Amino acid sequence: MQIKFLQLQTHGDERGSLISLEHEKNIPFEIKRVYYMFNTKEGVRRGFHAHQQLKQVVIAVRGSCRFLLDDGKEKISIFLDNPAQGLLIESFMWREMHDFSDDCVLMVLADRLYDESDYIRDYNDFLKLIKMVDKQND
Ligand code: T46
Repeated sequence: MQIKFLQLQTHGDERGSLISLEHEKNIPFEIKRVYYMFNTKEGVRRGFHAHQQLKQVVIAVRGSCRFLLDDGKEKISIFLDNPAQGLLIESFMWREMHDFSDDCVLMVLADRLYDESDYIRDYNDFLKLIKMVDKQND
């Protein structure tokens, strides 16, 4: 599985740092939605789903957390702790988030509006759908 990180240019001076997120400049899709998670309690695991269409870029703008990404064939654990690094998550990728630091603010940019029908929340359904998609692409 290939993990795609986006390196985000930091504009820094004596006042501090600034990062700008712009369609086609450093974000590979038109941003339709932004949400962020914070105050995540100790020991919590979130996610446990994949998306049929949605593409997202995830940035730990403060603190850190860990992502488990699973394409149905391979699982990779990724540590996010850099506000200048975006993790691109394509569709048909199972994700789980855990090990949130107390101060973690996890920001997500999405290419679609919120749509519950895009979620695949059952892992066995996810594996079946992956097989179907692979067959279609053969
Ligand atoms: C994802 C991972 C990284 C909304 O009303 N609008 C929204 O845009 C979102 C994202 C969520 N919600 C509601 C739906 C639930 O009642 O907020 C509640 C928590 O959402 P959820 O349980 O889906 O959160 P996570 O952390 O499991 O997953 C989220 C995203 O939903 C998902 O797309 O990829 O973060």
